[in-house]
Amino acid sequence: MKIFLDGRFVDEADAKISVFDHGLLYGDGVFEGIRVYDGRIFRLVEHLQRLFASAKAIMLKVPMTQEELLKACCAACRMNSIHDGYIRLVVTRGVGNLGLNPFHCPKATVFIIADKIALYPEKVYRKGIELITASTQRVNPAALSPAIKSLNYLNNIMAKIEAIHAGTIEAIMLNAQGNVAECTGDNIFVVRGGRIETPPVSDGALIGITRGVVFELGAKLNLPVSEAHLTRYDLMTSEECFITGSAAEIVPVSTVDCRPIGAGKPGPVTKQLMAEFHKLTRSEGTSIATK
Ligand code: PXG
Repeated sequence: MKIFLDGRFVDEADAKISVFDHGLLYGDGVFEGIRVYDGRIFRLVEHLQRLFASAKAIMLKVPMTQEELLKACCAACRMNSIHDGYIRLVVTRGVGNLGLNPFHCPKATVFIIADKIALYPEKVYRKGIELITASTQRVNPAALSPAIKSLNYLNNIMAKIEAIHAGTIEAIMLNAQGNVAECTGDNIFVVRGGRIETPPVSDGALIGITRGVVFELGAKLNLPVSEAHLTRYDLMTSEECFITGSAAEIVPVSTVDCRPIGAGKPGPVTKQLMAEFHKLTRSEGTSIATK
């Protein structure tokens, strides 16, 4: 595998980062996880815009333009013959010294991995996923905006550990008020009373690219989609529930803390959104042939 690292492609074995990189020392950096379908990179420009917004918010200067990064993502796919897969784009603060001060890091580190994707098991798309509520809270939005897709994922990982110990693969995270924020690596939606609802950023949700696609599909299909404060009770008593993410796409939820959602199997709205999402991923995107 060839990895894009600081402006050039290197062999996987040579794709190494300094122990003085602040991405490693402090989780000081930002990233994107992007999907490739049928030789096209899905919503690449939106991912790059979010990356630059995250970088701006943490005062990190990305040492490449958006256009250069776009071309590098395409090249990473071509180099590794990735027609269907996953791109991990990471920008760290770069090499500095053993102090927090980010301004002692002269240049940000940029790397891009284009690889095959390890998907959720096929069964969860047919039967739905079982979710538990983690006791680990999402980071307080007043402390760190959940809109920043940063390299700080420790509390999400703690919640993921809870999910795995409970015998499932994804967990619901609440905020300090006890409202639903999102899952460890996915946004969450409910369907109730003919509406589709998802928590706002102010409750701790990332502005997911897939979440945005659900808003677009809702408008197209005449299904009203809006942000709403959601509690565990709202999830448990919803007609349908689903989670979204670039890796996950749209996954129906079968149970929340052992309570079956709706009929305990994927509902009609979720199924329709999954089908439309699938069509969209096969009909648009930035061609990896872009030089
Ligand atoms: N919330 C969080 C906390 C995320 O990390 C999403 C929501 C979904 O956003 P997008 O833009 O992808 O629709 C994410 C992103 C993985 C993995 O390997 C997934 C994410 C991040 C890191 C790793 O499954 N999801």
